[in-house]
Amino acid sequence: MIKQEFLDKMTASVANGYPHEAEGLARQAVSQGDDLNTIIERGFVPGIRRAGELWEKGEYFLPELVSSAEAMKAAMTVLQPELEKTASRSGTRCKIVIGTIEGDIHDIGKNLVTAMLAANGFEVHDLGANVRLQSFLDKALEIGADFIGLSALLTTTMIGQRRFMELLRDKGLDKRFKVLVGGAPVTVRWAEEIGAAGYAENAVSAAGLCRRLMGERT
Ligand code: B1M
Repeated sequence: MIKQEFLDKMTASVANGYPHEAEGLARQAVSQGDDLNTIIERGFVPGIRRAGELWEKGEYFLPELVSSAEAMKAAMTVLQPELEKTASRSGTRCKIVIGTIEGDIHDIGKNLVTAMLAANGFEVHDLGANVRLQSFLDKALEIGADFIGLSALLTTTMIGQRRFMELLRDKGLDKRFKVLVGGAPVTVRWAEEIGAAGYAENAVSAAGLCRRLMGERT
């Protein structure tokens, strides 16, 4: 059981934008054998969300938001490899191409989803952020992907998810790949509206959803 006080320190390190502190706390938590999901979801993620709230209120400006993002990333450089180490030995043998849609550079959440899918045995091809729609399709065809995962954090780039579904339909490939969509402004209703195979609210549910869509028990 991780002490709330320790989790609060993690939250503060990201909200205040202190990368060295965030990295140190992540290392300490890993060396203590603390639960990775708890560290991420109840420790560090609330910190980046808090930074977003302060930005919305006009108390933070872009430099502060960038510092918080850097602190979050510093923690994730320690935690992501640990998550991936927990990968199930059997693997699911499923392949997924993932990235953040063009025009959008937010990648913290997408990286978490990537790590969680890898931890669940998926073969993940992460194209990064600001990825052209055609590049998702090219990579998926090249590797024979089962899934394509599209992350979008901006209401403007969410539209790219709809455009990608149209691109697949235009090419007659909409039955070939299962498309998973996610990101803060995305909803299950939006996923249904654009004809995506699934929507996941967070990294853990993304892994569960992919397994379900592949007909595996979670
Ligand atoms: Co920006 N930003 N940002 N930002 N930023 C938001 C998204 C915003 C909501 C902040 C706000 O106004 N409250 C707002 C968007 C408003 C809107 O569109 N309605 C915003 C804005 C406006 C902007 C800029 C335009 C600001 C500017 O320049 N004026 C600019 C955009 C640049 C661009 O992309 N073209 C910008 C820039 C940045 C930074 C660079 C400073 C930094 C990003 C750093 C980085 O990612 N490398 C940043 C940050 C950090 C945020 C907030 C504060 C936090 C995002 C985050 O990392 N959350 C964000 C506010 C917020 O979301 N509350 C905000 C933590 C992360 C773990 O959660 O990403 O939601 P999330 O991911 C979750 C789920 O959504 C889900 O699982 C993840 C893990 O549980 N999920 C998926 C995500 N992808 C998935 C894919 C899936 C399935 C699930 O399947 C494929």
